[in-house]
Amino acid sequence: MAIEASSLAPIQSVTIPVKDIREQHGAELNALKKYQRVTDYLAAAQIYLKDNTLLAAPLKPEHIKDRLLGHWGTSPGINMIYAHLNHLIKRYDLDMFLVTGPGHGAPANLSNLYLEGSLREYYPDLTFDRDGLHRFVRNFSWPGGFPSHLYPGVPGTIHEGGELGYALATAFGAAMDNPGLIVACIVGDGEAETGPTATAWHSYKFLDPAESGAVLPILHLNGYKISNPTIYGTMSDEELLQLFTGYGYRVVFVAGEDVDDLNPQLYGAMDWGYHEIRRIQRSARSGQPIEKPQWPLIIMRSPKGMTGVKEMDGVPITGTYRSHQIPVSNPKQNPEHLKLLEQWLHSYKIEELFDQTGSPLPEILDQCPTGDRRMGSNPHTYGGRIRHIPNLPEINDFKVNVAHGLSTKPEEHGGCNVSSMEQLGTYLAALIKRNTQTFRIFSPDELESNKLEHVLEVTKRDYQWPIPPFNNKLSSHNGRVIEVLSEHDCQAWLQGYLLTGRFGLFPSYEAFLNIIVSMLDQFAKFLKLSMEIPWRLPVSSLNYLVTSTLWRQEHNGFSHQNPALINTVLNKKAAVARVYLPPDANCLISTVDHCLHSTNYVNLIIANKQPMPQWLSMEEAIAHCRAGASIWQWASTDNGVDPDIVLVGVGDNPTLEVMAAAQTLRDELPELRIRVVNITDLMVLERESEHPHGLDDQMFEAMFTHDRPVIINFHGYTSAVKQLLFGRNHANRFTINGYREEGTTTTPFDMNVRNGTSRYHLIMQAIRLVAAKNPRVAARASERIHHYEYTLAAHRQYIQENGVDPDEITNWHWHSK
Ligand SMILES: Cc1ncc(C[n+]2csc(CCOP(=O)(O)OP(=O)(O)O)c2C)c(N)n1
Ligand SMILES: [Mg+2]
Repeated sequence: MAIEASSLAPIQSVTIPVKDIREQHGAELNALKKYQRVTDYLAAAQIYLKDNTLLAAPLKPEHIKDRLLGHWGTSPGINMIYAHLNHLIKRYDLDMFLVTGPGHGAPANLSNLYLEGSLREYYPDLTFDRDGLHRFVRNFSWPGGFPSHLYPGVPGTIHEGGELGYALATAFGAAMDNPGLIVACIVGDGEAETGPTATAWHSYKFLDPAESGAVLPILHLNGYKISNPTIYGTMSDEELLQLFTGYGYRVVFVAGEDVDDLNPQLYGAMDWGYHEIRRIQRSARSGQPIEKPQWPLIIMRSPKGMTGVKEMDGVPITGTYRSHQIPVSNPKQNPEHLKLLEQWLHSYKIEELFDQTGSPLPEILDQCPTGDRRMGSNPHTYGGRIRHIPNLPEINDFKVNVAHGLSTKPEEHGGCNVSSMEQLGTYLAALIKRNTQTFRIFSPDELESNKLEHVLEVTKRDYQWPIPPFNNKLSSHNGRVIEVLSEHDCQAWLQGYLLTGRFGLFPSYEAFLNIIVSMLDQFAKFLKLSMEIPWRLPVSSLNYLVTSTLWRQEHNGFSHQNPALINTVLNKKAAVARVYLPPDANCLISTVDHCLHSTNYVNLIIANKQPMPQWLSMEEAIAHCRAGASIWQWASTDNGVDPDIVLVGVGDNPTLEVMAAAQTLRDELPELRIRVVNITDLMVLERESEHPHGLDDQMFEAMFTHDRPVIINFHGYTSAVKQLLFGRNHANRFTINGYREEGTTTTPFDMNVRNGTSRYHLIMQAIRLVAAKNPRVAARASERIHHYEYTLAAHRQYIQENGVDPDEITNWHWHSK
């Protein structure tokens, strides 16, 4: 049954022929209603009951859970939508699953999953009988049972919905490159007020209907959030229509006071929505795409908590914010409340819907699809099982020769300057050619700015709306890169893409990636919990390519300097969190290759985009990255033993300063024996007991000595390194330099000077730390320190007069002799 959408009056909602639907599909509507009686009952029962779960006896206080946890208000709406989606799937044999924004409505999702049998596949004791039902109801919000929100232990879930706002864009990420898939997505009207949801409505402008599947959004206007009306709930139909038509949707309203009112409308709306999706896809797939297609959007106005208690203690409950969580608040102590709850639970007449054994009647179970068509069993939601194994290019084909010319002799380290990002771009271009439908780059308008432009030699940026002239790097077909100025969209799209078995990369400016910190937190939690669930197989890692780093933001200034994401990732579970700071292009390519191969991690890869000295051949880079940290013997003067001091570079820019300091010390103060160490995997600093990458004490001391002073020149905030070193022997011998929130628009080298990470600072620190123990260094200490203080003062004066760094800095080159 297709309802014709008017193409003449686009700012017009769709009219549903309710009368016809009632007449023609009466039996189906009846069946739907009965099914919803069961799911609504089960949702309420999960929140309230620990015993008497089929109401076989009069309800008593001892049947009520002692802690009432869960959210009723959103549940009847989810149940209604779930039931209709089931019917739609059965009617058209659809490949479809649901992303639920209000994840606090888990009692509803769980009820449906129980009935469709997906739940029992993973929790075999949740059988269709009295005992199984009892366990199911009691175990909700119960220690060791299901939490109050969706989580990875709930079949068919790729989005937890605990922190609101990310459902819609996650759904779009799942639909990308899955042409046969429709992802239904419930967006709460409170959730719709969030920034991430506001931007996610535009996702269709990046989704090619020929190459990808579709999202069917259902905006659930139950009018309330926790204790306030919602903005969208208070907007008129006219206002909503104008807004969402402008966003590119064709709106169908479903509005009513009760289930009888709503069911025929939702039936018609879903049917229409499905046909609209297919119509748009058919056109695009037959080579005649519709320009600016109006994708279907269902806006469902329903009373919050409908089918619950109407009134309690003289105030209305249903249709108000009071039904958000626990509408009947005190049934254990208050006999009136107990009576109300009993009446409410009996109102579903479940004795008509379950048989003597406690099993739902066949006519109820028949409302669910079967096998993989059940939304809790849809294969896409088990991304680990269908994970595309990345087909990665050979990294040696993209290596940089570290020396001038072709030689890669060890003594020629640092011989050429290259942009690591630009070099990585050549590798990524080859990768895209090998993984044409399973890899995407999501970026907030920064691909070219981050010097990854080689990627655009093999693909384009996807964009579906009309492309303005002179934008030949955009295309409506086959763009593997999606660029939108919304880090939230990039993050959620990638999450949806990964959790449905594909892989990807998120390049971003270092400072502004912090916008998605909370999403990162939530995703890391999702991964952590997934790992504890045996049937969740590993998915490809979430890879951040963090560039335009703070040390080269001297032209953009203070606002563009923020390495706090490192601290964020350090706080995540060790099983999930990885932070890499490759010092040059070969290390970067080796690191990215490793991260793209990896699963179930959040990988933070931090590297500069400006041309910088290249230190290691690819062979050395691979060995260095495997180890995570190594002594650069070729840059050290301790002959492999007994250094006076250890200089450590972490990050490409701090490493450059370490190398310059090492060389100067070697040339000007050879009596000070230095060891140069480079760290590319930050977690090596952590103790072995705390992180799998942590060096054991023996290895740690083999590298950093047992008791010698160590200066760590670090890319980010010093607090990150401090936290990692806690518990190491003689931790007070470590001097940590890093970003100290200093330096705005200035020269590149002055950024180091402002923050105390410059080569001159390192040299002076080294002399001071060594002088007490090495008399030959002590003899020259004062003279040398004055010299470098003078050098710093001269630098300051020079940049004031010239606006640039002096030649000896800009054209500094490593030389081995
Ligand atoms: C980002 C975020 N902020 C605040 C909350 C706390 N919270 C939980 S439910 C809720 C109201 C949600 O309202 P709505 O999206 O309309 O859901 P429904 O009415 O369907 O329950 C809020 C504010 C949250 N979970 N996430
Ligand atoms: Mg709401």
